[in-house]
Amino acid sequence: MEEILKNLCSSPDMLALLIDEIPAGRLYRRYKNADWCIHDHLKHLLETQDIFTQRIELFRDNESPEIPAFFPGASDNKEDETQEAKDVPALLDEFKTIRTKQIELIRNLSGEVSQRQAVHSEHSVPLSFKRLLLHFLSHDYYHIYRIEELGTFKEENIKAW
Ligand code: NI
Repeated sequence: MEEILKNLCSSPDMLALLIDEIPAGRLYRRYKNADWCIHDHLKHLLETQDIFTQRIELFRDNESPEIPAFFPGASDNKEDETQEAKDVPALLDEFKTIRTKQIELIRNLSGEVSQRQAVHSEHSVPLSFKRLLLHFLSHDYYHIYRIEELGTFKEENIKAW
């Protein structure tokens, strides 16, 4: 569990290091094969952090948590407009702040919470707390990888998702 927390904690810094390596002109550039630019991926990462926090709280507050499916873009538009106005450095800062709070939230949970199993409406096997954390780590990496492609690959080598 400690190893997973260390990695979750470092994701915003790894992302910031990667963004530093990407020419500034590519951060908002849209490519024909890609629906989202790098800025859109960051907005999505931020948007999904609320879901992550809510799921940690579901585990904290319920002995048998039930996790609903999440559909990106289904959240209210006001939040989307606020994120739209924020630039890449502001979104990176916010990601770091939110992630620090999430790690604190997780560290303050009782040991019993980490033994709980949730039912997830889209999964065929029960979701343990450990796997919830691993899922969010994979989600960070998934978008970090795509940001690298969008930021560094030749346009013809950027694959559609
Ligand atoms: Ni995603």
